[in-house]
Amino acid sequence: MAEGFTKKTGVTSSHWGAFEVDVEGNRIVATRPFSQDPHPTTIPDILPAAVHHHTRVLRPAIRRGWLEGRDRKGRGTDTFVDLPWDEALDIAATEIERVRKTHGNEAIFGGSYGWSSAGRFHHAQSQVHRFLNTIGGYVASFGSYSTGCAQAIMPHVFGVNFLNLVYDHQDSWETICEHTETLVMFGGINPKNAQVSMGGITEHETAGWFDRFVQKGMRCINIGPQRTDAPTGCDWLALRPASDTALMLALAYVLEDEGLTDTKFLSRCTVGFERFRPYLMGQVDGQPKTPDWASPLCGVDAEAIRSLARRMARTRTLITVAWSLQRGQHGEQPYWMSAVLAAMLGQIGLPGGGVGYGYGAIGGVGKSLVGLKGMTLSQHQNPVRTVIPVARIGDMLRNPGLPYDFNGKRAPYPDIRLIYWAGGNPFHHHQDLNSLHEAWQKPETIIVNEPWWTATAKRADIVFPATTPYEREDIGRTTLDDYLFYMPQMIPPVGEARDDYDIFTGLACRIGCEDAYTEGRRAQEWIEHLYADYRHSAARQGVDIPDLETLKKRNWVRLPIQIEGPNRTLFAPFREDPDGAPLTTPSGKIEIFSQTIAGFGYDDCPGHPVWLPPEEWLGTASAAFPLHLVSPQPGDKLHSQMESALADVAGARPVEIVIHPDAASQRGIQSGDLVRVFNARGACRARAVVSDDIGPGVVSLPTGAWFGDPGLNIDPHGNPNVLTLDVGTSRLGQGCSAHTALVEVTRL
Ligand SMILES: Nc1nc2c(c(=O)[nH]1)N[C@H]1C(S)=C(S)[C@@H](COP(=O)(O)OP(=O)(O)OC[C@H]3O[C@@H](n4cnc5c(=O)[nH]c(N)nc54)[C@H](O)[C@@H]3O)O[C@H]1N2
Ligand SMILES: Nc1nc2c(c(=O)[nH]1)N[C@H]1C(S)=C(S)[C@@H](COP(=O)(O)OP(=O)(O)OC[C@H]3O[C@@H](n4cnc5c(=O)[nH]c(N)nc54)[C@H](O)[C@@H]3O)O[C@H]1N2
Ligand SMILES: [Mo]
Repeated sequence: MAEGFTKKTGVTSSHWGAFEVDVEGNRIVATRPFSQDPHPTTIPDILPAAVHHHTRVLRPAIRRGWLEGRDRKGRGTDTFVDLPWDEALDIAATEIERVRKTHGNEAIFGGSYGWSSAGRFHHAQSQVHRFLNTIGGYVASFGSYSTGCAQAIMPHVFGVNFLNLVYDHQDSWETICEHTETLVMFGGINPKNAQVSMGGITEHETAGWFDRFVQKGMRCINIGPQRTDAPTGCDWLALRPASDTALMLALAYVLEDEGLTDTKFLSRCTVGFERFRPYLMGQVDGQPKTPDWASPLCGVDAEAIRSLARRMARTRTLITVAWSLQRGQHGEQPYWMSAVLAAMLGQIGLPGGGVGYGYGAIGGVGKSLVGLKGMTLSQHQNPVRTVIPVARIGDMLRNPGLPYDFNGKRAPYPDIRLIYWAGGNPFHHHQDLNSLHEAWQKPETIIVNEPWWTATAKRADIVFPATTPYEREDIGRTTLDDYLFYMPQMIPPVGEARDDYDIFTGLACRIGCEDAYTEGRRAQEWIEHLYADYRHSAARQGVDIPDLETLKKRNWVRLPIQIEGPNRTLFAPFREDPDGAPLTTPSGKIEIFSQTIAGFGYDDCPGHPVWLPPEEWLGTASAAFPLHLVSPQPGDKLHSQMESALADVAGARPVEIVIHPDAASQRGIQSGDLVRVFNARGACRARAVVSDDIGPGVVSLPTGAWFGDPGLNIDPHGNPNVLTLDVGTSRLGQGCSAHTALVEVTRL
């Protein structure tokens, strides 16, 4: 055995769960499931290959054209020059200062959306935001790609912050298991997505709950384009994508038509039904929203709609809505309409009844734990007030100075000269990537911290190599999980990679604000400091956690914060006493009609829910682009993380696209064939999987492929965002419309 050869094993935490890591010398050689996880995922299997993959960024790199002549056009095609750290940091710091002094901090975009990695201190977004705030601020982004639209619309309806509703208030799995008789799942509940949860998910339990539901005889109905969106044992009503609002309206119509509406609940707990009812019954537009009206729109049989409505009224019914439904144009409508339908059923506030959002979207939803105050690095205050809705980055870059609407406000887009991104991959996650690529050529400078040469890193001017969590120590903890981890450093940094913290310290020192950024602490001292704070605040909440030295020795502890038995029923106190415990909507009640929204005067989001088809869906399918593309999250990884190593696995790439047997045979496509998926915005390659688990006319291509180099007329890996539509959900929510796209598929 070579001298200095070491072999060690430790447990670490990640967005996709905890796992054991085996190290030999400087290399991660294997991972194994964590002992306490009943349903571990296979995502970590790729880690040894990914961490040491040849696509790691090894040294600071500056794009040649930018270095030599501040050229902007070569982003994505140019070569890079490796530089020593000191030199690269000098150049970046000088450039940041130049932009600040010439154009002000309003010219710096630092939204830096993405999940980056788990670990409380080395969280890339916290670090980049803290750094930019230290130097005078940056243009930030609001909301998320996950739930941006819901975060805008739902406070108008229920008066609560949408994420608080989802994470802290809606019925827990225990409550559902005990009380729900009918689970109506728009967009399904997919344990594949529950593999991940931001900040960590130690015991994967979503699949286990469904085993119990099925055993108990709960009727679980998945309504959406794919059977596979819910576990086996669930029924499937195949629905055309984007037509949920039409179906919900028809269900509401049946309730009203057959005297099944809970009028007492409506008058006690809601406002505005009298404004909505004439629309529902057809007095406004001459079109009653009957099952016969909805059936051709949504593809669900009219009789099936009637019998579902009756069953929902007769049994304790929980309507669940996947986040995907609001990741499409007019995504506000199915969200609002689901609340109206639940209100008409009158079960909101009863255990296991009413409505809930995003069960299964991430593993933490539905867990009920005592909320412990988090362990967070302060990001300082941002002196710049300009904020854009997160998914409007393309519009912002294309249209500086142009006013846009957002949730009742109107403001001009800022004029961005410098972008700093750390911990996200916009050339994976944003829509219409060819168009983003064009817009991306406008800023003067783009700086990216990344462990891997992603499509975004390749399109930057300055790339700093960042460590992965296995190359630094940290604390793993999130309020949606009941474990606490010491995440040991497993291996030395790969190449010359540095922690984001050290990269920003290097920049702050050159800009003359090192003390404000570091407060005199090294990373290890920050971890000790934040942990001590966290431990005190936990003690104040009555939860004992070990001191840091003990945690280091033990590696992990399970915290005694579980709440046993059925608990947590959304809006129970409000239902009990609507006047004594009002909601924080203007009326204090659930708003079926919102005067506030009506006052905005938006035709793409009027004062009550309406059927508004998107620009692209099967209702507007043409001969050229006849198929609706949905692009869900990938089952084998988190977003595009570690994709380069996965793509090396023989036969696994390009990404698989699911296509219905009828559509496949019309095109002479068989499972395993390489296909071209395209529309007017772009094209990508994919590998066909022919299956009747998908609706006719629908194709499903998951996200996660790395986007190819510019200039290719076809993305070789299968990134669906070369095809998706880059428009806001509406002027109200301005969320992303990723699930809105028509395409054609042909054999390659
Ligand atoms: N078509 C379509 N598009 C979508 C969606 C969809 O449903 N359909 N979903 C959207 C949603 S909900 C989301 S959340 C986004 C996903 O958004 P993405 O930005 O694609 O995914 P992330 O996982 O956030 O990317 C994290 C990046 O940070 C890097 N990283 C990891 N650790 C570190 C670190 O310590 N430091 C630094 N500097 N970098 C690090 C990783 O290598 C990776 O490149 O995609 C969105 N796009
Ligand atoms: N393994 C894994 N899990 C993940 C992630 C990951 O990258 N990998 N990402 C995480 C993130 S960031 C997020 S935000 C969540 C997202 O969680 P979700 O939004 O729930 O996930 P999606 O996978 O986008 O969509 C779920 C399903 O919705 C269906 N669907 C699409 N459009 C429609 C529609 O118009 N109507 C109906 N009824 N159904 C529709 C599609 O068939 C799709 O499979 O997932 C998280 N979970
Ligand atoms: Mo997300």
